[in-house]
Amino acid sequence: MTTRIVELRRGILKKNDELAAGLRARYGAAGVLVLNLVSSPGTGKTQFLERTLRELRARGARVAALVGDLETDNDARRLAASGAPVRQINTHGICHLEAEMVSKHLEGWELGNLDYLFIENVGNLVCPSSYDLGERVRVVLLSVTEGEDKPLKYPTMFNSADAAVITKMDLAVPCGFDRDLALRNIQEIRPGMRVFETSAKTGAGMEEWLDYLAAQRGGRGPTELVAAPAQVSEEKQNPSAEAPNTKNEPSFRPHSGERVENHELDRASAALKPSHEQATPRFATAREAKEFLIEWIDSEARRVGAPLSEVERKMLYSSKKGWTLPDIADVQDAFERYHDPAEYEENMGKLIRGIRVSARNGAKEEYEAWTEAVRVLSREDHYLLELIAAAGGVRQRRGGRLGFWVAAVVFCGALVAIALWMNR
Ligand SMILES: Nc1nc2c(ncn2[C@@H]2O[C@H](COP(=O)(O)OP(=O)(O)OP(=O)(O)O)[C@@H](O)[C@H]2O)c(=O)[nH]1
Ligand SMILES: [Mg+2]
Repeated sequence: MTTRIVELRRGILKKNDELAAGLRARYGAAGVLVLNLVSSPGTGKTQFLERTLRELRARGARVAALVGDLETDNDARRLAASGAPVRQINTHGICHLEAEMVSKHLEGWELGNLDYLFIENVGNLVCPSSYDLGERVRVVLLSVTEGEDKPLKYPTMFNSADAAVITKMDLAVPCGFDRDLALRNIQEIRPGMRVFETSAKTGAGMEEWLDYLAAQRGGRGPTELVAAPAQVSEEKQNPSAEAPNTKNEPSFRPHSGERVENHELDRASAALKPSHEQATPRFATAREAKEFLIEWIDSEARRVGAPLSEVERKMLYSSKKGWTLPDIADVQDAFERYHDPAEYEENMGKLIRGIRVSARNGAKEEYEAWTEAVRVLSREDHYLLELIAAAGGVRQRRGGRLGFWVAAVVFCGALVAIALWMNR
């Protein structure tokens, strides 16, 4: 019975991923930036989105929204007050939106006429995390009234998001909101994630959020967005000027078969590589080195057009004793159910070899950064090191090699002993 449920769920998710990959390709071809807004019920998604739509329209952007709820078209009516085209999706009991629902509700809309499409998901911090809608940016919202520990309680949702928005900041003081704790919890689950502190009521934090949106469109948007009153800073327009783990760059939620326009891939890839102005990065901890290497592998996967899935990316964090993700047990569980380890390791090997070749042929700093990160990581025990070693060309730790030779000598000795015993 359990096996059947797992099989069924696997089938549904696979179908959703395929449809989402198709949607992503469509969005990419149309040049529309698609964002998926997720949160608990009542966090303030609709109010925040309504203000975002209004302010983007005032800047000359072409925007539209889809909004999911179990029942009623209340939110669609509220959003429509912004003047943007809006469609309500009623899921009638389903606690999340699916790619198929989105696809159906886009019928008749010319995506090429849009700069931004926002999808407000059903209020729920669990189910929507598993359903890719083909979006490029997933935004998780957290209000000051719902508890600073939400990221820790719902790590999958926060970990799969590209940016976080703290809402209702106007209520922070009366609610005794512990800002530092909330920020710490978010960073613990998703290190480096960009966080916006906003109030849709007072407008606080909206400028920064709108600048972020414009930066996400990068060179693809209409000129009026770049020339908008709040200018996008040089740093935000050029994410490649930033260090790895950039806060401005969304991590693309990847799926095999995804096609993203080349310049976008190049931009993402460049953002994850060390800047040419920067000297070889110094990794203070194995964790920093690990994140650097994983970002680079993730970026390489996107570059070759076969992006990693959430689980595939997170598996790279596996470690018995060293630093790893708080939800690694869930990740490994999902991996065991849905993936073939041999195929996965072969794919990782290809990516790592690809990185080595391009790093060797590229700037000296890049190659040094890669080898430095591997060296720092080698102080601990990490699955990623095994993958790198298996891809060839990496020096194992002394202990590892020694272990191999000791095992080899013992094995040969055993063979000789068996041969002698048989000849007696
Ligand atoms: N004080 C204050 N209240 C807000 C703010 N944003 C939203 N609210 C209030 O919070 C309540 C819920 O807001 P919604 O925008 O409906 O929340 P939601 O996340 O869309 O809710 P669901 O769609 O039901 O999941 C409403 O009463 C809003 O008026 C804000 O910035 N400040
Ligand atoms: Mg709503």
